[in-house]
Amino acid sequence: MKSYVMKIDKSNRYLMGVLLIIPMIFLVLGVYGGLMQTLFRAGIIQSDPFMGPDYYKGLTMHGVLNALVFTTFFAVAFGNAVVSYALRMKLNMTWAWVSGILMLVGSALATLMIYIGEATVLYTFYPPLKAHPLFYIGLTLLVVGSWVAFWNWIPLYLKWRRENPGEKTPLSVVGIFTTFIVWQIATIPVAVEILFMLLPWSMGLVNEINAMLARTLFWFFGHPLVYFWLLPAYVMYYSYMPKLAGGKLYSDMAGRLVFMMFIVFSIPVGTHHQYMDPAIGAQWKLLHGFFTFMVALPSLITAFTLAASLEYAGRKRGGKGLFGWMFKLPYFDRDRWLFSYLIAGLVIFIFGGISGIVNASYQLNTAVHNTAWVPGHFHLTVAGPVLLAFMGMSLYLLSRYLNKPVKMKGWALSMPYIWTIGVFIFSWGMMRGGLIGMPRRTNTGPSYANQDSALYQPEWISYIDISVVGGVIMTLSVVIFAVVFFATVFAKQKEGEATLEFPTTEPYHDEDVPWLKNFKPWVIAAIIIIVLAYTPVIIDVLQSTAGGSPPFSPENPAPLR
Ligand code: HAS
Repeated sequence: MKSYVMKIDKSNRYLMGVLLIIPMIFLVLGVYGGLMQTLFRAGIIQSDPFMGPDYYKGLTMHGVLNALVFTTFFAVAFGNAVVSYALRMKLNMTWAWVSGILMLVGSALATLMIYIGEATVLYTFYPPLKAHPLFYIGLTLLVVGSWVAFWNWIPLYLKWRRENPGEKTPLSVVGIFTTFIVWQIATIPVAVEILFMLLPWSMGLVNEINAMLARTLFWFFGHPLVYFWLLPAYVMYYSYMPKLAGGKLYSDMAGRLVFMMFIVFSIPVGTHHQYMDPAIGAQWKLLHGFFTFMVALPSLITAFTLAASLEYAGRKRGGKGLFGWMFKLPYFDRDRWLFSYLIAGLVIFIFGGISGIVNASYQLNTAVHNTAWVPGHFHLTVAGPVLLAFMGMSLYLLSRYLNKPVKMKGWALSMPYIWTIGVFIFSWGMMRGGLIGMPRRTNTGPSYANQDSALYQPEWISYIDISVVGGVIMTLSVVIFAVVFFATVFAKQKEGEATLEFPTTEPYHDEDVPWLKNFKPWVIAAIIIIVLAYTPVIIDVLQSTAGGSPPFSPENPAPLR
């Protein structure tokens, strides 16, 4: 499809304003929590002025707000914009509002429970750590709200198919539907975990919980969750980035194949987070390991396809020789400031991807599991390509929907590069420390740098300090972004109506491949593989666990009866 200009009506403007501005406030609070983590671990502060001295409470706030709340809001807001724009259809605004309100109420409840110390369970909410029922209810509402948004797009898509028989679905819509198909399937096991295990247990209806089963159901959801984060960024890479770079998408077919592969392989991989757990047979871990390498394939295809697209753009802009094209890309072009968010994220993802493949390899995982290496890895993925793409697009959509100019464009443009420097320093410190055993998520009261702590290791200190330097730079760049974002919110409206135009890329090779036109066979293949990969895992867990655990709090070694 080609770019065009879409008029934005009032109700849509208000809704998108809410969906973009409120999560940005959550994000900024979450990033503050991240900074506090680094300072706390380095012994620079003993207590977070906002969250108090409880390390795990601050860590829970950081993970839930940044990884669950901000990302879900953004995926819905972006989906609303892409589906209505690319299909040229109006959203049903009643359902769009219902979805937004459910997400808002849910997020507010979960955040409040964390803040008052009733949900110190980290973003993975593993039992036997127990939260207040309202925390689980809040997360459920957040997810149900996102489902409602997806269900609201389905009739539009079906209508579009009826009216445009034989036409290829716009690639951006394929990407958004892939994101939410994966999300719809993956949220079922976590819904089972919450509704049938965590809620009755936290309400005191049952005394004990099967922690291993709950953990397995969590990772059934938890790995596809990372692709729920990544895929909206891929929509931007495939659909908008080549045009912003001044070129074309090298292969339309590659983009479609990549999205369909994610439907099939995103889900049956969860036990790679449980390689070190008992209760699951080694053969099933191996199977999930194979599928994990399969799910890295679409990202490798993406690396080559995007590199070819960028090379085409760079050469069109006058780049010569083997690498000359790289220097001709619009890294610092104020009119294409969104490009800087996408390219910086891509460069970070090269290292996020490599470290993911290290994690996926069983033997190497034994060395890095539960060490600071893992947060090093995920800050190069979810806090790299995902965060930057989401922030850049939030600002882009905000200015379009509110009909306001992006303020301080120079600062907006510099933010992703400052973040990149910060996240590389931070992740290097964490990963290097992780390789010599520096643990993740461990409170050595009050810090790893505390010589009185049983876990104190002098060789970790320099890596902790390096992560503080990275964390401070990352925070600085988010402060810059927040200033730009809110300056744009409060800027004077432009003349005329609000309109939306996505910089939609045209393909260089535009192959018509019939088996990539329909989601159905891919969804069926996904369900078959999920059943084959997860049935034996669940049977193993049920057979090798008996009874259950009473609740615990992370700060207190005694059970909470
Ligand atoms: Fe991961 C743990 C394996 C990708 C997020 N991961 C995590 C956790 C998170 C996370 C949050 O197998 C921690 C969970 C927790 O709290 O315990 N991960 C992988 C693998 C991939 C992967 C194989 N992860 C992600 C993405 C995430 C994410 C994406 C978020 C969005 N991960 C693991 C494993 C663990 C794990 C184990 C468990 C560890 C443990 O023991 O606890 C793959 O999908 C990665 C494939 C990616 C690539 C990179 C492609 C590169 C591209 C860039 C090209 C650049 C260009 C630029 C073109 C192969 C696309 C050119 C430049 C110019 C200048 C022109």
